[in-house]
Amino acid sequence: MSDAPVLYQVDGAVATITLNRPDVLNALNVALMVSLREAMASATSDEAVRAVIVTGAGRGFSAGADLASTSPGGSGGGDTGNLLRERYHPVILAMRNMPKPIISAVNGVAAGAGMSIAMAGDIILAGRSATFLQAFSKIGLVPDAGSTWFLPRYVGDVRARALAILADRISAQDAQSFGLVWQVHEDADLLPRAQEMAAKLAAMPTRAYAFIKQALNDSHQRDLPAQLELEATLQSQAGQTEDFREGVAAFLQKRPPQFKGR
Ligand code: T3D
Repeated sequence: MSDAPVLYQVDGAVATITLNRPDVLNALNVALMVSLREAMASATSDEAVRAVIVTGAGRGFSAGADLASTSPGGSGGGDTGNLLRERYHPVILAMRNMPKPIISAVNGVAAGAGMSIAMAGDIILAGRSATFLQAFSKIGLVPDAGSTWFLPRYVGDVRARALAILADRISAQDAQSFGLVWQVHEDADLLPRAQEMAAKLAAMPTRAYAFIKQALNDSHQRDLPAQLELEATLQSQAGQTEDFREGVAAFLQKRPPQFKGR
């Protein structure tokens, strides 16, 4: 296998992005974050790609920031806030804004910013032995890379606070019962099931997915009239797509639709 920190592979209309530093549970160093940003840009711009999987090589999804290459206290000129702005925020925003669905296939531990990356996906699947850990407070940091935004929305305020403050490592099963994970699969089945789901999504009306993501991304920040207006605006765009015409025609003709993502 390549020793690139991120593997980017396109198979049909599905791109698979694999965090690839298995010896350190795919800890996030600068090289990995730069490559991850490039992989997200490729998946976004390639019109042939209509669904994306993000997963980890080896036994982990990601152990979060590479602690062997951080510079606590800003020694060595490193400012943690700036590092987040430069390296992490573009990745998280690229995932949320990507106009196609992203499946996070969490194959092992997802800790710290690794958990944030998992949560930035649209559908979160986990292997039976996967675990989730808001590791930040254990080393004196604040949950970052979107964790304080995703967590209360996914699991509610009570659990978000407990997870962030206690930094307990929770199982895939608990994560699912908290609403953090959509499905849990046997470890060996995780990637095949993610691929199956991605292939299905890639044959669906991709632009509708882009509009759905846009409608949901900030819905908590809008009041009902504003959200209704956004839905109407997006629906007028969706209503002009080839895929909408095809979806209605296929329904009326009682045949499976052939969506093109246009
Ligand atoms: O400066 C910035 O970048 C700012 C951004 C911060 C965002 C953050 O993500 S902060 C949170 C950083 N992550 C952590 O604090 C988690 C640290 N890791 C752990 O607590 C544990 O490793 C795990 C709970 C994730 C997994 O435990 P376990 O027992 O399954 O594995 P292990 O034996 O601890 O780790 C396996 C190897 O990976 C080990 O190396 P070795 O001994 O075999 O040579 C370990 O040192 C290495 N490793 C694990 N996590 C990291 C790591 N190396 C570098 N950075 C890590 N985060």
